[in-house]
Amino acid sequence: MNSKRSICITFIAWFLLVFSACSVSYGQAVPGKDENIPFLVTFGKQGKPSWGDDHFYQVFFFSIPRDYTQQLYIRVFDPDCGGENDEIQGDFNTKSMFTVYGGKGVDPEKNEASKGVKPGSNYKIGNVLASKVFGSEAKYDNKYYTFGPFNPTEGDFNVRWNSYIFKIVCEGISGDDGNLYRYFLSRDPDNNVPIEGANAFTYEYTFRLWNDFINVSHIYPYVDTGVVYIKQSNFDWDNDGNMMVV
Ligand SMILES: [Ca+2]
Ligand SMILES: [Ca+2]
Ligand SMILES: [Ca+2]
Repeated sequence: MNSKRSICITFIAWFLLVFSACSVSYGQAVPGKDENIPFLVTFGKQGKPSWGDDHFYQVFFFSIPRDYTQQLYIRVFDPDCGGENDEIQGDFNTKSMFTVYGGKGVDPEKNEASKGVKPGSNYKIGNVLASKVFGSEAKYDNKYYTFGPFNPTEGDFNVRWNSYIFKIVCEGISGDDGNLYRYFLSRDPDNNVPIEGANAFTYEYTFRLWNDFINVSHIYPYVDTGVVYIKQSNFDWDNDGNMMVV
C-alpha cells in the first residue's frame, strides 16, 4: 500500500482560433511559489501506474522573453532518487534522466507532439542541449544540480509570446521508486535568481501533494484570450482530498 499522494493532471484547452494550449505555473520556480505543492514526481518505468504516474516522464517548458540576452540555467533540486525526499519502493534502484531541449520542434504551439500529452507521441524533438542520468547519489541528494549555461537563442522562438522556449524532460528510465524534484529557472548557476518575464508551463502535471489534510495546493490553468473552456483530467486522485474550483 502506498500512503503517499501523487496526482497527474492533464490540461487541455480549446481556443477559438488555431491555438490549443493550456498550462500551469507562473514564474521560474516549479512548482510555483503560490501553488503550495512540495514536489514534482516521476517514477521509474517499472513503477505501478496506481502510484500516481501513468507514463514515467514529465515535460516542462520555460519561456524566456526576447529582451533577456544573458545566459540562463535550469537548476534541479534533488535530481537523485535516494536519501532525502524521494519515495522508496523496496530499495532505491531508480535512474532518472533529465534532458534539456532547445531549437526547432520544442515550441508546443508549432509542434503538438512536443507537449508529451498524447501516448506514443514523439515529445523529444529538438536539439539536446544537456542531459544527465541520476541514480541514488548522495552528491546530488537534497541539493541542486545546475544545467547550463544556455544562451536564450538556443531556444525555439515563439512569435506570439515574443519568447524563446526551452523544454526539460525527466524520464524514469529504470527502477520503480518515485523521484521527487523541483526546478528553478535562474540567471545564476549557484543561486535561484529569477529572470524577469520568464515563465514555466506544462500540459500535464504530475506532482506530490502534502501528506496532511491541512495544506491546500493550488494550480493555475493559463487562460488566454479566446479560451472557451478548459478540460482538466486527473489521474490517480485518491479519495482522500477535496478539489475546489475558485
Ligand atoms: Ca525500488
Ligand atoms: Ca533525494
Ligand atoms: Ca529526488
